[in-house]
Amino acid sequence: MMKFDPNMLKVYLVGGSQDVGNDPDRFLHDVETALVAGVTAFQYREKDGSQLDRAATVRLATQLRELTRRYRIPYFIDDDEELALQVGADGVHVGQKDQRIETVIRRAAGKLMIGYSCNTAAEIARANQLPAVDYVGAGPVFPTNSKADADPALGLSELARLNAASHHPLVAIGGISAANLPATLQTGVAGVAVISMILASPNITATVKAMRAAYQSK
Ligand code: TZP
Ligand code: MG
Repeated sequence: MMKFDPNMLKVYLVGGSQDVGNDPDRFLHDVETALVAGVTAFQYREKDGSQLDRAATVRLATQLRELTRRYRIPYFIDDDEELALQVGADGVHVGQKDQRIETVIRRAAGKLMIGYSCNTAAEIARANQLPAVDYVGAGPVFPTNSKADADPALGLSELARLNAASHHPLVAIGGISAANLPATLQTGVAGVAVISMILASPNITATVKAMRAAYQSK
């Protein structure tokens, strides 16, 4: 099992085929470009308008396992610890609307790193009582078009409050862009998770390198 390190959260790419025009081959190609450029973790999230059936999802998850292994990048799967265990992923990410976190912990603890979405102070307080959780994700920080059932945006001061309350390293997600990245990092979060900033970028390599550089000028 891969040991969790908060540095993994710095430039955390999230996405699935639905984020690149429902084209799995383009997705693999764009993820590879981002991994080469310096992404620090990757999460496969196939939902919100995905057109892939289960067999195609398993095939893509397996190809992504091979890719992330080749570049030694931690590989998480959203909301599906069964698929994560099946393809030998490094971790699973669990939302508040997904399977109960206690169930996932029972099935995955000791085998997979565990991320957990926590978007309120009460959710953070509950996650603080769960030592099997490796990190929490909080958002959306800003409005986003990449998640169908996204909660209202938190804003930076609420993000800072949640981060201060969390005993687990926290990764910020939702609407993060080049324009708001410096202010987001100023809240003290361990990292940022993005879909469209990288996958909708006209220059994925330059975008990932700029994200990494933002930690130097903080
Ligand atoms: N969870 C909260 S916001 C979000 C997820 C998966 C979508 C983030 O996408 P983007 O394009 O980085 O706003
Ligand atoms: Mg989820």
